[in-house]
Amino acid sequence: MRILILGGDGYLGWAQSLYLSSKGHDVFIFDNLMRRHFDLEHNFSSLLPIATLQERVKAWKEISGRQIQFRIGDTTDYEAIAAVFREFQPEAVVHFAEQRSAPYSMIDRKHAVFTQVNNVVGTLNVLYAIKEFTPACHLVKLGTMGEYGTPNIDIEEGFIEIHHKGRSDILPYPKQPNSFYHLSKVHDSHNIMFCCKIWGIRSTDLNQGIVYGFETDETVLDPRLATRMDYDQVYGTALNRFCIQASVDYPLTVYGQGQQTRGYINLRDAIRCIELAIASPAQEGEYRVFNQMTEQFSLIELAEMVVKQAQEVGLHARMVHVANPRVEAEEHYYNAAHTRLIDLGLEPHLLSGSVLQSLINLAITQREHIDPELIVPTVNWRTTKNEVVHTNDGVSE
Ligand code: NAD
Ligand code: USQ
Repeated sequence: MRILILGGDGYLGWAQSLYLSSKGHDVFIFDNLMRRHFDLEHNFSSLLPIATLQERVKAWKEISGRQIQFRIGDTTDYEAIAAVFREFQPEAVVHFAEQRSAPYSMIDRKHAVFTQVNNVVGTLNVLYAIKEFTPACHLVKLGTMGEYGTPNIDIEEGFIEIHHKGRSDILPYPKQPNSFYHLSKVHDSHNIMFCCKIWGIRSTDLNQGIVYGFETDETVLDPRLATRMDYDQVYGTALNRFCIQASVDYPLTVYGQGQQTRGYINLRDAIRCIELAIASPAQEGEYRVFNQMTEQFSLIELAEMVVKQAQEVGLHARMVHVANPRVEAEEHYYNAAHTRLIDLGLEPHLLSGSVLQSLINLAITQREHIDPELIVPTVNWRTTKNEVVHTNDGVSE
């Protein structure tokens, strides 16, 4: 199939592009490189060195004989994104191209506005481009489990049956997100559902949990094919950060009480889920939602698992409770349904001691490059003056 990958230079998008290309699909990447610009402006970097997009694509051609096309462009620029739909005529589009960090979106007003404009306008442009140039194209959109928040009832996959005053209906599951970033995904979901209804677009909204892991069958073929490895306070996510912290005996940073429970998924499963969604597309006019996670853990459970595995390889890992920089429930009920991808054939790689050890061992190979200052959380949900960004990083007023 002709598959357009928006955000194909990012952590997930690059691994996804390689995987789909390896399966014989015709892959086209569209990315504005904003993630790399953020690193350059703030002196952050992926712990595993990553090649430029041009070098990556060239290396993949050398190694696999397969061509991945790419174009540098921004989804908020309608002419740029429309041109790709018009020329490439994708049969499926996988949309990763958003500002995806909750802390980034909570730095200050500028970063909140940037996050929501980038994500909501970009997605709206994609919807219009599909309508205008490829109405049969299946939109596979990355949402987030964080759209639901932490309600005191089971989380369903997108919709819930409500009985009210003698009547009943199946309605979108209530959304209670915890950051301006997570809110941007809620706004996207509403726009996508509406466009499916009015224009007959077909779409799968993947409410994905926190992804962990850095290696796939393709990324390990050559160092130039590596994908991002983020551990900083803005883009690093919980389990990835814990493994990298353990590799340098840095105390694992559990925010607050640590009973915050979230859905998690291995990188290998994340890319397989998208292949499954593409292989069984939504029907014309259908807006469907899958919860893309395979397990749920509290932060303390994760930290304890990482500490145990790190100690087995001779490290002195331990956890600390850091004052929570976020405003979020620290003790809550959590039980999220996640059967629809299993029904399509997903065979999950569950979190095990050996998976954790391989993550820690990979981090050990890079540990002399870890900058402990980047680990410390300085973005605080309660203040409007955060420290991480004090330069002009291209976010316009
Ligand atoms: P990432 O930041 O590594 O990659 C996103 C890519 O999109 C980057 O290469 C960036 O340059 C590009 N991009 C951003 N805005 C763009 C725009 N306007 N036009 C063109 N390109 C743009 O993030 P990731 O971790 O790979 O996440 C990909 C998607 O998956 C995001 O939508 C994110 O919200 C979602 N997601 C990620 C996780 C996770 O744990 N990483 C979990 C759930 C959902
Ligand atoms: N946390 C810690 N210590 C850390 C980092 C985080 O205790 O060092 C806590 C946070 O307070 C939070 C939980 O871990 O309770 C998850 O935080 P995270 O940074 O791992 O994940 P989050 O901010 O939710 O965002 C990430 C991705 C985002 C994606 C989301 C999926 O950056 O793109 O949408 O995971 S989900 O969490 O299911 O919404």
